[in-house]
Amino acid sequence: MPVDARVEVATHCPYCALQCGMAVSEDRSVSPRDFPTNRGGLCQKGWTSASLLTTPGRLTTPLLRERRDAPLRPVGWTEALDYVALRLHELRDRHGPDAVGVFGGGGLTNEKAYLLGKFARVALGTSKIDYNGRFCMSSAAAAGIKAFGVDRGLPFPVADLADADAILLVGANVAETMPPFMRHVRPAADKGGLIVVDPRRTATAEAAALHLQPAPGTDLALALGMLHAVVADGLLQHSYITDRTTGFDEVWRIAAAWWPERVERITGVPAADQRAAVALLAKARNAYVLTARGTEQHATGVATVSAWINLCLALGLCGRAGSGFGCLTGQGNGQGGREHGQKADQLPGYRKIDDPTARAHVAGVWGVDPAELPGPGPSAYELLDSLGTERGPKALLTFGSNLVVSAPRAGHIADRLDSLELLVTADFILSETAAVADVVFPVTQWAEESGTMTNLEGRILLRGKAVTPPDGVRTDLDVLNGLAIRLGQPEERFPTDPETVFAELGRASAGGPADYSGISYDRLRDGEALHWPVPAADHPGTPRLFLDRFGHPDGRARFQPVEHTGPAEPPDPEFPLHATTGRVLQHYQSGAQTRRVPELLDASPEAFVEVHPDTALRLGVQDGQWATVTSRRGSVRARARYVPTIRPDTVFLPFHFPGAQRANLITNPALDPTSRMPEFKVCAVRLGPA
Ligand SMILES: Nc1nc2c(c(=O)[nH]1)N[C@H]1C(S)=C(S)[C@@H](COP(=O)(O)OP(=O)(O)OC[C@H]3O[C@@H](n4cnc5c(=O)[nH]c(N)nc54)[C@H](O)[C@@H]3O)O[C@H]1N2
Ligand SMILES: Nc1nc2c(c(=O)[nH]1)N[C@H]1C(S)=C(S)[C@@H](COP(=O)(O)OP(=O)(O)OC[C@H]3O[C@@H](n4cnc5c(=O)[nH]c(N)nc54)[C@H](O)[C@@H]3O)O[C@H]1N2
Ligand code: SF4
Ligand SMILES: [Mo]
Repeated sequence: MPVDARVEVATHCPYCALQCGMAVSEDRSVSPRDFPTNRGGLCQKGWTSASLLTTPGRLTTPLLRERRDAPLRPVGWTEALDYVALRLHELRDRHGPDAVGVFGGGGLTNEKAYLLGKFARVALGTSKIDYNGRFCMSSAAAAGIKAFGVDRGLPFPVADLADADAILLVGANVAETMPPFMRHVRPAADKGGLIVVDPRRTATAEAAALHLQPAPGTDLALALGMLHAVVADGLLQHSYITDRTTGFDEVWRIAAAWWPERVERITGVPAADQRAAVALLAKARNAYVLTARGTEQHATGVATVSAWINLCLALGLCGRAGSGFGCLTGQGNGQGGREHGQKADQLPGYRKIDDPTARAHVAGVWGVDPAELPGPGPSAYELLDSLGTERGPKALLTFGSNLVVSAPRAGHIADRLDSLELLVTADFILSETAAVADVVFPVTQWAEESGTMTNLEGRILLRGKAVTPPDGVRTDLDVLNGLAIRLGQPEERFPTDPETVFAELGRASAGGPADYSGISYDRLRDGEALHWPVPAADHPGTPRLFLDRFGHPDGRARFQPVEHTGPAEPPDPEFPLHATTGRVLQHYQSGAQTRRVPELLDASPEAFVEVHPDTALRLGVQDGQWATVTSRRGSVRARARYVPTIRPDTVFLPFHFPGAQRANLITNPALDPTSRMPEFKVCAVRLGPA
């Protein structure tokens, strides 16, 4: 039904986890809207987000090729769905259900993430499903569960930060990755209480009173040094530790050997700065420690986040009104995306797939026998690495991830995708991954459909449909429904109405840690601020977790004994520099979306490598000239950018660019033993002129 062009629909940005409030109308104009996370602000990506709705390359018809060497040709929906279902049938008959893999994304709505997990387990019967959140939040999530028993990125509303005297931001460049978030940090910064830990002097670090610049991959040592300083300087919160935690003694046995001067030799952070940072946190009335990908995306990511939590517990900050620990989620639905079952080891409600009670509950909601549900599958990189091999899937379906650009060791992963018998992608533009697929389904995007997102503070938001989609596109829910029916599923098991899916998701999550059962679209439409868990229709939600007790059965937080080991690939004479990777303000992730927005591409058109001028001159690399960065896995082309404030032993590349400019051609897929997070944030490289 056509909508009045001037009517504005209150919705949220399509990109990051801040989910800034905005209003969108049928004529595709965007205006900022006052909402607690953005307080009326938007970044450049948000302002320009509607341009992608009418981008020239917008897909409006399914694409198919029967042979890899043939071009993709437009086909009708029936032909595309029939073809995929037939090929999936064949592959399953020949090799069994695990011959088909599924890859999801943290940008998908809760409804999509939920139905995708159900589709994999019930319609395909495969255990091989994981998603890009494994590359994003998995280390933070695992550390949160170990320490607190529950993982919710921020266990308090973002607005609470405004009352802090001190905030320690570790590996987070929020000035570029969530610009309006700076409004929440500003009061602490104005009081001289902002501390930033980053090997680069970022825009965020510029706002800080204290900038600690460790070598990439040495954060764990830094956190141990700061914990040592807490004890040595008499700042340990003894009664809090006795009343609310367990395990401090074991942690101290390790930290006792990491005095700040020793830590300085490994990290490069002056001992005096370590002590000053600790003093700022300890003397603050209210203080927070917040981590993001810089400290988490390491093969020691879980241990590193645990070390920051240990510091926070030693200062008595967690589970107290006005103070605390949190991880900044990244993707729009980075939080909800990890709760509803698109993760390899998980069922909806943040339940474990190997827990018999959880299996019985969810199978009951799905109307299937619990014994039919597959068990846990491999993690994202392990799944991708196995594609097309003896042990791996022969077909892969991707929803909401552009793996050719964003996966670690991307050259190898592109080869694995190439070896598949069938690659199917749903997208609204021809991403680098869609371009190599055998079938592409053209889907609606954010403003053209309804769905819920769970933002960085665990608050569930309704993103309502604001504009009419172009002819020819369908929703991701329609695609799953169309395939499921052809795979022999009853139609009503895969609803296409998001509100119906959400109601079912609520029932499936009931009683789990992330309980959504008390939330309805009506409550969200009324503007209620609902932070999970919301276990009943009259429950007000839980903005602040842990105030009375932590999530473990004994109600206590658990210190985790962790030791510093360093990067998986230390520099050596052949590869003497550290390379780290991350983001710029204008581009989002693989850049599939933002490289198609003219204003954003103009402002940031190509890959660059930040390098200290002394290092560059020694290697004959000129400012503004093309350079090559080479690791054991490959080489990437990037334009040299002299940055006198970066560590001389470190180079930095954004990962938003395709082809030969892909930073992931060099990254190291060494995995964290617990979270299976790859080491995106440090590998050994050499630099030279291109
Ligand atoms: N503009 C923009 N915004 C985004 C995104 C985007 O792609 N573009 N993506 C969204 C998503 S999904 C995510 S996950 C978030 C990520 O948000 P952030 O974590 O803020 O982003 P990154 O740039 O990946 O990493 C942050 C910083 O970590 C630093 N770093 C590198 N190595 C180390 C290290 O060993 N230790 C420490 N302490 N720091 C290190 C880098 O120099 C970088 O400045 O952003 C979200 N917002
Ligand atoms: N070197 C390096 N690599 C990294 C990182 C890093 O810091 N350094 N960070 C990692 C992190 S934190 C993340 S989150 C990943 C993200 O990397 P990707 O997983 O590649 O994320 P996006 O670029 O957001 O890709 C989303 C794709 O899905 C499409 N899409 C968006 N919404 C929808 C939807 O609702 N339905 C469907 N069907 N498609 C949709 C978009 O058009 C786009 O093509 O990259 C990881 N890779
Ligand atoms: S900060 Fe994130 S949610 Fe807000 S406008 Fe920018 S990209 Fe969108
Ligand atoms: Mo992310």
